[in-house]
Amino acid sequence: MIAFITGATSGIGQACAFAFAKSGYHLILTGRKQERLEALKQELAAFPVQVLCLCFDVRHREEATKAVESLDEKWRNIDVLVNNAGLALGLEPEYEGSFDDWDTMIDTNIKGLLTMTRLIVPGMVARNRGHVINIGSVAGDVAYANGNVYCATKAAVKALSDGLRVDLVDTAVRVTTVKPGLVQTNFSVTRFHGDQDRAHHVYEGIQPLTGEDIADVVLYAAQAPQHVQIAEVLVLATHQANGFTISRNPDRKESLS
Ligand code: NDP
Ligand code: 8X3
Repeated sequence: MIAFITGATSGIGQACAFAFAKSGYHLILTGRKQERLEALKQELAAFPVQVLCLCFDVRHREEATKAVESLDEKWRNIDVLVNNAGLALGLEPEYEGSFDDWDTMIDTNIKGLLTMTRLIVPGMVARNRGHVINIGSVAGDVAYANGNVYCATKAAVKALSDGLRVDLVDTAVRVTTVKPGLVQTNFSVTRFHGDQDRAHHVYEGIQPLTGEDIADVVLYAAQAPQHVQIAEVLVLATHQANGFTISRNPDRKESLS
């Protein structure tokens, strides 16, 4: 079995790489940081699986196409595509946001995901076998204050997953959207352009999810029996009810183990 994971250099993608390796999947790991990909390959050497790294930016369609076309016969039979690469940039009112940040989010979270889907799913259809697991977000369910464009990109991920599921209904290829809530990764550091303090506040007084929590769900969906299609899963931290209702209590020791 082969899993192709985008954005494997950090957070949820990296946790997925370990989860799939533990379950015996061979891995195609992608991201923009060659050094990080190589380091990850070394870390995964503990597992009896083969790991291939492809370094490219999902926003660059030609790079992505070249990377996928470079796969030799034995790596082409991809069983699971985890469309995980994505990011939020900024947290400002829609009427004050940065054009550049908007472009980056839309180009990565929507167009990058679409590119990878377009490149990999035809092989799945031809083999009548495969699974696309898109990482959406609770942010795509209802927009939260100042989340506007990021929330819109994640609403788009849900719509694209739903559309793909319809388009594949005559095939054995499955489509899943996993929608995490607060997960402590590099996500908020990226969102706040490297401001570690501000990023830290996002997770104050609540025990957030980890990348591993989400990887467990992704793997569960991938390993469900072939007749079972986990269409969508919303995964929240226990003291989070939706994208904007979070109970923060630094003294709630029992949950802050
Ligand atoms: P991280 O910042 O830890 O990881 C993001 C990953 O995406 C990195 O590997 C990064 O690679 C990659 N990436 C970003 N832009 C590109 C690009 N243009 N081309 C290729 N790779 C890229 O954050 P998370 O692990 O939290 O985020 C993973 C996904 O989960 C995202 O889609 C995010 O929207 C989603 N999500 C996260 C939540 C959270 O609270 N953390 C909650 C809900 C959803 P690089 O190192 O090269 O930048
Ligand atoms: C990431 C979760 O709520 O920080 O998609 O936007 S949130």
